[in-house]
Amino acid sequence: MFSTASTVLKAPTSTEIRRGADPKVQQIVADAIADIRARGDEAVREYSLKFDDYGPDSFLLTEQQIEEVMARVPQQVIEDITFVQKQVRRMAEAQLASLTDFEIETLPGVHLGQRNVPIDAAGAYVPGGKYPLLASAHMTILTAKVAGVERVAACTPLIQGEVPDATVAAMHLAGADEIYLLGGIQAVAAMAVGTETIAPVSMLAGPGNAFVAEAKRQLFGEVGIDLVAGPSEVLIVADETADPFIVAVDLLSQAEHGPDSPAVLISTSEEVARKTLEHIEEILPGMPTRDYAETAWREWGAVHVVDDLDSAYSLADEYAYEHVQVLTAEPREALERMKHYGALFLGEGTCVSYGDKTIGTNHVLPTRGAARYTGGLWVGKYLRTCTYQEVTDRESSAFFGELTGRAARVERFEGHARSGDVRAAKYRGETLSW
Ligand code: HSO
Ligand code: ZN
Repeated sequence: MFSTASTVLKAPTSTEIRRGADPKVQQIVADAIADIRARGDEAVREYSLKFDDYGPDSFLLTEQQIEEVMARVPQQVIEDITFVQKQVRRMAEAQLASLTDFEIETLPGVHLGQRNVPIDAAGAYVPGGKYPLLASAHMTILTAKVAGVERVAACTPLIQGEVPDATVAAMHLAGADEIYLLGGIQAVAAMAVGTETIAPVSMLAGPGNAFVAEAKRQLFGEVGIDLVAGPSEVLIVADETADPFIVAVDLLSQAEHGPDSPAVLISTSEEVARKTLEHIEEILPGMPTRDYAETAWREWGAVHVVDDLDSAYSLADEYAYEHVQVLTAEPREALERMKHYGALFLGEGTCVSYGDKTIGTNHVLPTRGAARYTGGLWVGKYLRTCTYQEVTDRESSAFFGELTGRAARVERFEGHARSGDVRAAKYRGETLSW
């Protein structure tokens, strides 16, 4: 399967090939989207009642309800959310500053330009389920707001019948314009196609379970999407300087996401690899999230020993994982030597959990090999790079008129050619006869 040679100390037990969506999931999602498209709020309410036992007149939280939630959330949680959102904002603002609008003059009076224009309305999905992923509020809502998106609608489900207070607080502090207590396919579909009470958005972002991911995939085209995110993945590149206990803890940290979240170690040191395997066995029994972490590790975990760091980086590039941690003597060299990853975590001082929760880089990242063709969610995904042109010099316009006439006729576009002909004739003072 891999072209880079390695000794495999632990192979995944699962041989399932994970590409695309489960056909059953596809059908359920397609039916639900069609139903919500046809029946709007009534269908949304039925799905919400069926899956979340929640069917209010309106899913939108009022200002007063939001105030009540804010009052219930402990002060320390509010302060932490505020601090983290500041970090996410700084990163997104720096990304925004890196995008420059420009205009060039290619010939006298021929102006070509580009502008980055925010989309008008975005929908953010903040998952509930086993884990209330409130950090996703920072990543989706706040990033959209920094991009200049005027209207951000955001959905999150009730958790066991309860309003997820901290999540709602994070959504509110991130700047959500509308917060709906709505989850699953019904949330994503309602935001994308619109209902009587939820205006449609132009783009959807945020993680979610297999149904949410498939709904986004099916709605793509009608609306934009950030990514189709699959189970969270972690890969660690470690040399002989790595601390095997930290390697073990960090591998299991992402394995706890779900039973299908893979964790991979590639080490140049057999000793580090073997000790990591031992630590994993020591840690697993006491992990409160053992149900997921252990299944994920047994079924999807892998440990490779390679001859040198060149092989480690090539094998890591073949995996093209969402998160890559580099625990080596010179971690920064990975910036030059690695190509395929969603986010890099350089050295022992940081870890994937920092990226997931607090440090400021976006945690919505490519999975399942998508890192070969895309990076993660960032401010630029909420902007449209639009071009424009103007020709203010008659001679230049006449020149392009003649050129366009010839170019279009090679392709047999007579109508296109004439748009060029009329300008060439007009600006050269000639009369055009057809
Ligand atoms: N690892 C997930 C994000 C996350 N994990 C947030 C926990 N909280 C996907 O990057
Ligand atoms: Zn995570």
